[in-house]
Amino acid sequence: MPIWSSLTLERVGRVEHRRRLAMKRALITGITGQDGAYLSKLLRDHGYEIYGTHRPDSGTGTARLRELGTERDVRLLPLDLRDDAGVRAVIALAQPAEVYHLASQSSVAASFEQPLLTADLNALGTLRLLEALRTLAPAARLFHASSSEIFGRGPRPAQDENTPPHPRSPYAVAKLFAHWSTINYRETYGLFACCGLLFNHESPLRGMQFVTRKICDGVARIRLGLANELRLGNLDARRDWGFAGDYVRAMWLMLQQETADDYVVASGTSHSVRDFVAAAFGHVGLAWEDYVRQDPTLLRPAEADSQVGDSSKARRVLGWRPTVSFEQLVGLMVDAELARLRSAESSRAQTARTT
Ligand code: NAP
Ligand code: F7E
Repeated sequence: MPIWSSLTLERVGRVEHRRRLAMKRALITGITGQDGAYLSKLLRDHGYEIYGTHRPDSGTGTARLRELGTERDVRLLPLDLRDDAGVRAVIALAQPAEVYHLASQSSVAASFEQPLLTADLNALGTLRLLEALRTLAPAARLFHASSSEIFGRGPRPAQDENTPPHPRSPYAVAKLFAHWSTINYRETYGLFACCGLLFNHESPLRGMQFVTRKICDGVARIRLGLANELRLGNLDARRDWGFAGDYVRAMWLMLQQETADDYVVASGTSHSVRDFVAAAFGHVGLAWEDYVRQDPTLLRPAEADSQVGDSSKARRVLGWRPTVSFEQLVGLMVDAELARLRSAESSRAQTARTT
């Protein structure tokens, strides 16, 4: 007697079909990035069906999704944000209930080298998405990854939702356009569209072009005897650094509210790059002054000198709280780099022994 009779299989099929119908479908643009990976895990754990856009030729691949164990839980759709027809096709195909728009040229430093590309992706790319949603999926809820960079220098003591913007980079100017376009589509066409004014958030999955990951990688290399110096630019800039896993939770919470709104997401603490360097070297028992060299070629033409966010609104309305402190963040990132380098080293040694 077969364990699975055809009647049972049919019932299981119906249950599975109903379960899929009940599942909310989310689309994450830029799912292969740091935030896309953490968000895919959060949405998977909440039972979502997940579509994500990627660029098959960019070289990033799905390593971050693999690392967090979500690679098999997402359906990947190829997309370049410059391709208007492609954006429309993705929305038409996915028909998402929720859209998390994370794809962008996310490096402020690179935006000084590539201002046109940055504007095309971050400003016009967001507008292309808004237009596709307005015409093809107006009931979908949208989260847009806006940025604290739009505040530029930012008045003291802290920046909140009412702080006037003063962008200081092509990246920030493009994000400001996208920010206001998102609000404009909410006010004009009634889209459920939210902006998260995200302050810097980091993790072991952060791109190597950002200062926290660069520092932690450098510290681990020096600790393991693989390097003897770390070259950095501006050590005086101050940032409000949090943990990426906490910030994607805020994104999700925004789309679960009754009304769409904009929220600052920040830890509320400010540290200089020098503070980060000192904490990272301190974590492995080294004095940073012995290894760090300042390199003028790494200074930017303009800088958002000092940033710290006031996330009172997100805490009050969304019930959001960061769970990882600055010291914990530095420690977990340095430990992750040490583990990564040790494992690469032992694989190399293993290969050498067997050949
Ligand atoms: P990230 O790791 O750099 O990921 C960016 C994503 O965008 C990647 O998946 C990338 O694909 C994709 N992308 C780049 N160019 C594209 C293009 N032409 N067409 C389609 N997709 C493209 O960034 P993140 O740290 O996760 O940040 C997520 C979002 O939040 C970004 O919009 C960023 O600007 C914003 N934000 C981040 C922070 C932060 O501290 N992390 C703070 C404020 C705002 P590939 O993998 O193929 O390159
Ligand atoms: O720089 C200084 C640099 O590139 C932080 C993005 O996620 O957050 C991020 O933008 C600070 C700056 O991030 C080096 O001058 C010194 O003051 O890690 P970063 P960012 O520019 O703050 C905002 C909120 C975003 O929206 C962006 O998408 O560190 N710094 N020396 C350096 N920075 C880099 N990258 N490399 C250095 O060697």
